[in-house]
Amino acid sequence: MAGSWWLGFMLLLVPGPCRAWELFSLPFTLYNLYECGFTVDLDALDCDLARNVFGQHLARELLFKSVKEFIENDNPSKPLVLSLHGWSGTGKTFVSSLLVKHLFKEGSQSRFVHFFSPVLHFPRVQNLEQYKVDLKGWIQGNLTTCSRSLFVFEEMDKMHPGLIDAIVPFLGSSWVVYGSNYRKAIFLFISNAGGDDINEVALDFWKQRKDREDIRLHHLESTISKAVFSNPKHGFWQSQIINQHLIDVILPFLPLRPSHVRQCVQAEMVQQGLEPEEELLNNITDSIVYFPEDEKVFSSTGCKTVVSRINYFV
Ligand SMILES: Nc1ncnc2c1ncn2[C@@H]1O[C@H](COP(=O)(O)OP(=O)(O)OP(=O)(O)O)[C@@H](O)[C@H]1O
Ligand SMILES: *[C@@H]1O[C@H](CO)[C@@H](O)[C@H](O)[C@H]1NC(C)=O
Ligand SMILES: CC(=O)N[C@H]1CO[C@H](CO)[C@@H](O)[C@@H]1O
Ligand SMILES: [Mg+2]
Repeated sequence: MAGSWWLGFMLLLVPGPCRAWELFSLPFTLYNLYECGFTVDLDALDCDLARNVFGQHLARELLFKSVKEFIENDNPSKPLVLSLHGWSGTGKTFVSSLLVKHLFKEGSQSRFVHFFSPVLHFPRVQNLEQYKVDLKGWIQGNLTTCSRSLFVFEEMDKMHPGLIDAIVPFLGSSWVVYGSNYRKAIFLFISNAGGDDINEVALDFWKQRKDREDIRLHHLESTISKAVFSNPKHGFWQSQIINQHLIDVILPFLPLRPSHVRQCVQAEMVQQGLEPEEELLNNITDSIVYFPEDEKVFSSTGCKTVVSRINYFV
């Protein structure tokens, strides 16, 4: 005990906002000690988001705030349900992986983190009824094993409408799973729905020479909801998740500017042990496709093609 007190004291002396986790990741936190591998490090999460996620002030801020509030509440009234929206390559999967990394000791390898992709897990529409039974059973089983489970549903815009409603009972505040407080679970829903609308708002801001960081949730929330409501192919089409307002927070991902792509290129090169030399950095950044065609404001593929571009150039 004295040892860990001493260690904590030492770490306080290290300057900068990102101290502890860089040295070692501490296997203890103030909250929820060892709840099925759940070892939250909120400071590390905050730091990782600030350092490594580019151009997403809104998503970053909303994610951190909602997760922090949720985790610090010992008796939440319902699970945390977040819906991530945005254009391809803007960081939705990346941000989810950072969250997972700082919530569970084993990160995405944790037995308590579950990923679902419609293409992988629910490919055939004729099996819909079976999928509903399976999905409900899995979620219930997993929540019985660990109330701190985290579920990530990728590509919600490709999920058969109707399927996701099988898990509605676990998202509200009235269901009880035997022996487990299922209200401590976290659900992430990811889709490209609303991406076009987010891009339009961001482009408007750019055209009016307004600061990108002044884009707030109220500029986007209703247009994203509308895009989801009006898409009969989206997994949330006519869903009780929408009708019962079970989504706590919408996280919009903005289209990335060339400067953000440049940051991605630099980060990736450093990661690969390459020298991010100025001219090469510029050449790679310039080789990405931007839209609208004449003004070249935003990357068409976010940072998704950065790795392949680097391989091509180096
Ligand atoms: N905002 C960002 N900041 C830093 N890196 C980013 C960002 N967006 C994307 N990247 C980089 O690009 C890669 C691809 O991004 P990611 O897979 O998160 O996109 P996505 O939004 O999930 O796209 P899709 O909708 O196609 O699944 C990430 O692994 C990450 O390295
Ligand atoms: C960058 O592009 C310019 C113009 O195409 C080229 O002359 C130069 O050699 C490139 N530099 C590097 C480091 O790739
Ligand atoms: C106990 C239980 O039902 N576990 C399930 C958790 O979810 C996975 C899918 O991610 C299932 O394969 C398990 O059977
Ligand atoms: Mg993704």
